[in-house]
Amino acid sequence: MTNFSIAKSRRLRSTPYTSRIEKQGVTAYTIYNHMLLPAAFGSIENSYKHLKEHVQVWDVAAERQVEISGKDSAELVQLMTCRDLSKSKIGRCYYCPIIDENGNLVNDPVVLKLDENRWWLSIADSDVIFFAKGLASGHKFDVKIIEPVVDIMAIQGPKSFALMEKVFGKKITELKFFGFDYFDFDGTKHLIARSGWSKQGGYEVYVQNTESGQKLYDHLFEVGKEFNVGPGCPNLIERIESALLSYGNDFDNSDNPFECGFDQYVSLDSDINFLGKDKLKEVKSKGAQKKLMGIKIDIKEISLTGSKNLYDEKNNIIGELRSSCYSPHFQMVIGIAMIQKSHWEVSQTFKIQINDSTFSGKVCDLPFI
Ligand code: THG
Repeated sequence: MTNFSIAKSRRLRSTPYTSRIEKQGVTAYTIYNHMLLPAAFGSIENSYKHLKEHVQVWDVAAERQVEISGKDSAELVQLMTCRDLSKSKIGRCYYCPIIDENGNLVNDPVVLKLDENRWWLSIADSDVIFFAKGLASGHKFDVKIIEPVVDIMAIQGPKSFALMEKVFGKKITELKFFGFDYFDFDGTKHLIARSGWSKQGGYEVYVQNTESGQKLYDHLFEVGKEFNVGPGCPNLIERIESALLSYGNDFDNSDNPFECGFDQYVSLDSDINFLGKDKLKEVKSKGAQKKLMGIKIDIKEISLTGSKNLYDEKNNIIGELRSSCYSPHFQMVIGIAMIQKSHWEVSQTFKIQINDSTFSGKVCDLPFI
């Protein structure tokens, strides 16, 4: 597959870390929330191995914040998500599907409750800010909605705990998964959460003081040598093996939360008010007709740039493959596919066409085991 360089412009926003990752050897970018998001530092398989053994620092500034503050902010945030936030606590993160009036997905941010009347939606790749502003305007809510200057740096990998302890002290190791608190670096307080888009463990620093954040970025590499720290980015292989879903790839605005396995984040029985609630009740009573599942194909490589249909013996379409990679762990190609109800049974076989050849594969549950 031929690859092409990216034409940078104001519209494809750089981050405070861009010049640093370019010195460190970034080799591919993707665009996420109209911003550069590093996609590779050389071989993705080598980065995957490094991430699973050591520690990486990631420029994930493209995970932008939509800040909603003001008297009606809690009501607006709840209106946007099917997850019950009525008992949410300050200092906690919540993974929240954002739903439209049809019950379909708009985004899947991590929501941070900063204060009773101040929230951050740490968004995936869609323009949540305009959706939020439209709702606020239509409902005449007393809120302020902005994209604040926040540029996340993630520290991921099994040695992230030791590296972060060395920089911030013992207290940071006591942070619980999806909790956040404020930690001092060189006289500046940084909001740090125990979270991140890998299952290897780690932290995310929500950098608001750019200068201090850039110093911290450099410092992590200076003091992280003993942990074999390296630059990195969300890793295609690691995230598929871990079944971390990607909005726009694995699901989008044509899918509802039940079809994506988000059942545990859908609250239909409490008296909270959110968009699409009645639609989701209807979907739940009828039952979903398709859902995201894993697939395995016993081949050594695949390169997806769009979705690919999956067929049964009679050439009926039974689903579509949406993300895929060669998995060193399973030693075959794995992927995430939207599968029709008729073929939900685990070990169902399907056919797929790759480069003019037909291969067969099997459906499996998510997460992969
Ligand atoms: N961190 C932050 N913002 C983000 C992402 C992130 N915005 C974009 C994108 N990633 C949003 N999508 C996800 C998907 C999964 C998770 C986080 C963000 C995730 N899920 C955990 C899991 O599946 O194990 C746990 C979720 C839970 O149950 O609480 O971490 O990565 N800041």
